[in-house]
Amino acid sequence: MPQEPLFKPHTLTDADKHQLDADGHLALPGLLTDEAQKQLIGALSHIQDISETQDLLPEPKRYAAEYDDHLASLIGHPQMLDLVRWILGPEIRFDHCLTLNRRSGNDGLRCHSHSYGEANPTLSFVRIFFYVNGFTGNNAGLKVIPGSHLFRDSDIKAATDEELLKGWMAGKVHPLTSKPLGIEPIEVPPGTVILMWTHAAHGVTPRKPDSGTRWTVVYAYRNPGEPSAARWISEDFEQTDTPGTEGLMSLY
Ligand SMILES: O=C(O)CCC(=O)C(=O)O
Ligand SMILES: [Fe+2]
Repeated sequence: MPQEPLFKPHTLTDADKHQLDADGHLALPGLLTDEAQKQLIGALSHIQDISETQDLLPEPKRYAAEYDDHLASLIGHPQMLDLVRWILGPEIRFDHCLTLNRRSGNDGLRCHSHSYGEANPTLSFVRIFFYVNGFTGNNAGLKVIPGSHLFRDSDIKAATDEELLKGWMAGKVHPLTSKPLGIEPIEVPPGTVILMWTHAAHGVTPRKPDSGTRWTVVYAYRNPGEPSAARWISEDFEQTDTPGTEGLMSLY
């Protein structure tokens, strides 16, 4: 039986790809279907429940697809694979599926970048975030630094925005526009998918105490070629025949 649609009908253009490549991220507002949003919230609460009530290894948040058939079924969903190949080209591997639910009062996350292929620009790694119920700027909201990914630096980190501005960002300009780099808070409606290159610096603002859980999951994919520090796939899961994932689960 064909899978339910994951995304609403949409078209991705060359301009979208240029924006992803220039900024380091691209938001696709409200792309998830209403039904997909509903099912994702069920799956994400399931992972939250088991990770808070049971002592499971491997860690359910990092290996989320291994604990939830619905999350697993999206790794090789035809619309997901079309999106991933639009970003990365034909040769792709699945890297991880991690839940990023943020409950009321969550501290957020300091600015950072991630790794892969620092010395080999032909290798790319993308994170596909599903912000199922969206977020506002100051409430578990993502902050981004457009252009930061072009430095291919896997080691950007700072405890505060000020530290980042005075440290890593000081004197740096966007390599394509020559404008000074800036930290930009963003805001997105429910159902939004955000694509982000691995070296793009980003952080998350705290969740307000009177807000409910921000429901989020990230699926990561890469071109094969190097070991990946973020590859969270158990040996058993690598051998499982999840439909659509044939050829995608191995490291190389
Ligand atoms: O929670 C988020 O929105 C992003 C989290 C993140 O950047 C990460 O887990 O690396
Ligand atoms: Fe991150």
